[in-house]
Amino acid sequence: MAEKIVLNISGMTCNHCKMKVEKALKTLDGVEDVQINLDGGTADVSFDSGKVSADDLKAVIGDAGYEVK
Ligand SMILES: [Cu+2]
Repeated sequence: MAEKIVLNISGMTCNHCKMKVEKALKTLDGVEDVQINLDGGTADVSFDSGKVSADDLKAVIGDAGYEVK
């Protein structure tokens, strides 16, 4: 089922961070769209909850070196 979540991420300071988080999320099967707002420190993620869970999204961001609040 298609779902949308807004994640609050700490530690993103520049465009490089933005790209890194975006790329990490897109490696997951089931992630359909990622929109990152660097100023607000948020990521809007559209995903298929039948393939990937919100916890998976948070884990992959953690692995990339950023913290989901
Ligand atoms: Cu950066």
